[in-house]
Amino acid sequence: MKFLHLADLHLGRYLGEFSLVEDQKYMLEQIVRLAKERGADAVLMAGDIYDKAVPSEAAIALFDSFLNELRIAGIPAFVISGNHDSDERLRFGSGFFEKGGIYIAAGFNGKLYKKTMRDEYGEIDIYLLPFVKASQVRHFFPDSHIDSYDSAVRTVIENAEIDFERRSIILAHQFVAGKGTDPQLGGSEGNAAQSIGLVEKIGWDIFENFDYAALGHIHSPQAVGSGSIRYSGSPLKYSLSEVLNKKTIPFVTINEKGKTETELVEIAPLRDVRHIKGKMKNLLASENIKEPGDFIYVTLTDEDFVNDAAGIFRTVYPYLVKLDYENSHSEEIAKIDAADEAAEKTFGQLVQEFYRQMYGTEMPEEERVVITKAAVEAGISDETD
Ligand SMILES: [Mn+2]
Repeated sequence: MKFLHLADLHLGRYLGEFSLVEDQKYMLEQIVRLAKERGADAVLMAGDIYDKAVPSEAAIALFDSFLNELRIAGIPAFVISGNHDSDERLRFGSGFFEKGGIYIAAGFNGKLYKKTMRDEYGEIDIYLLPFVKASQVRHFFPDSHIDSYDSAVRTVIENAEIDFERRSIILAHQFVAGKGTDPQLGGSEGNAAQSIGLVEKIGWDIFENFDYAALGHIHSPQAVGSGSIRYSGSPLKYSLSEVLNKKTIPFVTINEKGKTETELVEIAPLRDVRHIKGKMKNLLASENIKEPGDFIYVTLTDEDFVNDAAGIFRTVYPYLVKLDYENSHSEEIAKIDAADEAAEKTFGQLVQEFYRQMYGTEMPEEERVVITKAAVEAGISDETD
């Protein structure tokens, strides 16, 4: 059995103000080609199919055509919901999609979904575990003590009566931690992953007995605990912190029981995401301009702030996502723990401090009056002085 493992497609996502639909289309076309060329027996998708619970029309159309391409090629698709997906919307039509070889599990219904496939080595069981929280599992197992994601997932798997003598694969979308180590976040996972507490973490050993665990949720590609328990990572870079990620698609082969081989296949983005840093003059010198069609994050190290620097960069790099500074002023700002300090101060004090750090001088009275008035009108301050 040979399959591609995808996760965290986040169809419909934006990078800054730019829609990634064209980039995602380009990526999915490569995946269909790859699946055909390699003779994949299935494509697994481990959650966060869409970026939003209410996906855009463009995102739905993209996923529809992707599934259809796989169906035409006769390649079954296995799909679970992630924390970004709406269970109800993702499972629309899933009952009759099965006839076309599209298997979707979105929302836990009390039983781990299982589909058995065959190849020349015999049968292989594919289990689909959609994203679950303890609260969604608890009432199905009143006799079990479920107080965490770990106990929830453990209970579901223990009650699924899995025969591990047989070859088995599981798809899951959870925060799976290695032995004493947490997976490396990509950065674009969203609040659910970034504010991870103990209660959300589940031990990788839960998946130890499967021949392969196709995980989703973490956007940096990595194996957890063992080479066969793996996050594919998002297929595209979805944040600045992922600029150095090498995005790959695991191509997995399971022949005899216990023999899993994983090859990481690189896919090329339509537009790369890059971070460039330096003085404006250098960055915009013609010999330093490369791939102006990429998504660019710029960090300027100039000491003086350049008027409309973003506008100037956009004439060269139309897909400028963000521009910031790293100089002595910004270092001063970074030293202040904003959250702690801000809580103690009034809006007026914060603005004046910001002005002082930016310009190295006190804010003129008339500017202070204007900004205070604007803040009151915007409803973010009730200072009326
Ligand atoms: Mn995700």
